[in-house]
Amino acid sequence: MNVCQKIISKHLLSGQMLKGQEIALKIDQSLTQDATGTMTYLQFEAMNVIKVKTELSVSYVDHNTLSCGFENSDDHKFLQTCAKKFGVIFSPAGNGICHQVHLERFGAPGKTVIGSDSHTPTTGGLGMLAFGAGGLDVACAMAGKPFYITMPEIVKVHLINQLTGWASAKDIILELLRRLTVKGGRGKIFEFAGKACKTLSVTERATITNMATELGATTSIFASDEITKDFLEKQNRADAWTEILPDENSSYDNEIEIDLAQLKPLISMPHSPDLVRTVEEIEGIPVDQVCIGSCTNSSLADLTLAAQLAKGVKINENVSLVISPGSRQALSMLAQSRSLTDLIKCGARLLECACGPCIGMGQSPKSAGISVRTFNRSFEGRTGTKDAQVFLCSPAVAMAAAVKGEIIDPQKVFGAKPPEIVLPKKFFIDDTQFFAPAKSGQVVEIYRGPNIVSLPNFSGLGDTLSAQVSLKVGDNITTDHILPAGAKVLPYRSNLPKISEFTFGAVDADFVKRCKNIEAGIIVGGHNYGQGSSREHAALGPRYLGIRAVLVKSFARIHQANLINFGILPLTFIDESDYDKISLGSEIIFENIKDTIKNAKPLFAKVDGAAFEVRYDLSPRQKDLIFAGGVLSLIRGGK
Ligand code: MIC
Ligand code: SF4
Repeated sequence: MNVCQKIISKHLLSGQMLKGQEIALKIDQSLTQDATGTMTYLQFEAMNVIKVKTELSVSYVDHNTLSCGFENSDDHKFLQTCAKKFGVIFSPAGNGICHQVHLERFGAPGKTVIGSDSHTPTTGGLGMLAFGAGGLDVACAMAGKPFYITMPEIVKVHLINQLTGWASAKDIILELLRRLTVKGGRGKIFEFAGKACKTLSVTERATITNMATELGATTSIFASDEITKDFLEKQNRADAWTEILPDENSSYDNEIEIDLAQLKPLISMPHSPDLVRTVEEIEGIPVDQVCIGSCTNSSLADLTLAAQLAKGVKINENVSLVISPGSRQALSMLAQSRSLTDLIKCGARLLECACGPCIGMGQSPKSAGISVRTFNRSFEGRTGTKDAQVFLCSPAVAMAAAVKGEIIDPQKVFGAKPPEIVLPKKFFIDDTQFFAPAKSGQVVEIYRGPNIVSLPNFSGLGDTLSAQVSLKVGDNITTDHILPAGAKVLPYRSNLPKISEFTFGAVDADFVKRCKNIEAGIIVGGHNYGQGSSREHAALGPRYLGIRAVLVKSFARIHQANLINFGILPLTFIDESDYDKISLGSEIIFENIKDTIKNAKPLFAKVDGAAFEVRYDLSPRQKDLIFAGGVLSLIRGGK
């Protein structure tokens, strides 16, 4: 067996490890972050389970850490009291980004983890089988229920030779994105293998598994080997280690090879992570802002490299350089080694250990500004500045841009040879800022400020669905298009009536108004609809406004699951040319829809005099959800 099969087989509760079959997995750990966590715990609460049934669950606060009003602070207190009550460890604001902290302090090889954030596969760098999911799926896992996925295709990414010069782990994942695009990983798990893995540290591996999310992959993973062991020993967690290597004769559904020796520093262009060029190709573009951090590149090693490059230089007068360390551990050690002084002296601005600019929580660039970031996403408008342009790259390329004020190959700024990064033998371990749950949760009262609004009941599917086309969009619509993030919107993550007002705001300013005048709506789209974040709000917002179905050429996995969870019917075109038969404002009629889906009969869409068949891929469990109007209606109905 390969590494994935070994872990899946140990956690398989039902189904078979055959590509395309629905399988149910036992989940050992869960993580939530604040921006999706409030919904997760509201749903967990509705399940009436006294205490989480996972081996370990952690609730992180890392996204909405700017409190410009009471809203985010209300949410944080709500989360802290929920954690205390339900048996969850609480990691408050300031401890760091959930994925980086989970890697350091909680992840363990061979275990399964599900998180209400799409970058949960970061701990795949430790040999964990890690999935991003909607909050509801995470709540179900916390309640002891299995996690359902369609058994993916397992692709071996065979890494050969070694990185040379200024090429880095970030360039490995950028190369994969260049080759496969943002939809190339749908329905796939990438298992990284080959001798070259021995040349990559756990945090380098985690950079790769983190950003493999941008391929649309179900997850990605490295084996657990001596390097994993060394990482865990430094974290004082040697007992969490177990070796998990692929068997010699293990087979894969597919294989890709990357020769690390051929890689050069790469950079992805606005506004999609797969628009990858070599840095050399686009040298000379002037830069306004450089951000180093995010769950992709904020480890101690990444920040130490940035600090080494900062020694004795000053950043360009036209650039604002900001650093957001991934964890309190990384920040403390940077301070101990005096690397922090080097960064501050060169002109860097220090932000707290959190997602920060990555999610538009501050640091929005100037109008039409150019921002070079070590992050994983560059979707239009995500920074909070609609016409800003984001380029994604490694910390070395980012530092070169900060010093020169333009995109430039690091060797032209810092010489042919990158500095050698030597990390301390012992890491700084201090778990006092993780708060343990109460012994008896029943006595803990959950705090609810006025920003915590409970979810409404949604009605189920009727016999016939007649829905107006409320929006027609193209390929690769992201969840940032559907329900944006940013400092103005994020504070309403636990207030659906309020946040729904922002739905598709940047795509079509009339969308919300249009929805308010119709009974039922349908959205029509192209390929990879819903890529990006796991935010359930991208399903809840449209559902609240009356959207009952989404008809597209293909979906991104997490978003499709979220739609079903909230009773929105996901449909796909069988013949993609039918997309052209539909216009904004048309009425699409699905007759006898309930009976048709129940009895697995062909479903036809009637629109403007045409009729064509559409596909619905729903398991019996998912059909029940759609008929009931989503999982909350099922729970509240006592089923
Ligand atoms: C993101 O990177 O888009 C986020 C913000 O971390 C999201 C979760 C969210 O929308 O809260 C994600 O990746 O799932
Ligand atoms: Fe946070 Fe950005 Fe990572 Fe999402 S991608 S978890 S916003 S740092």
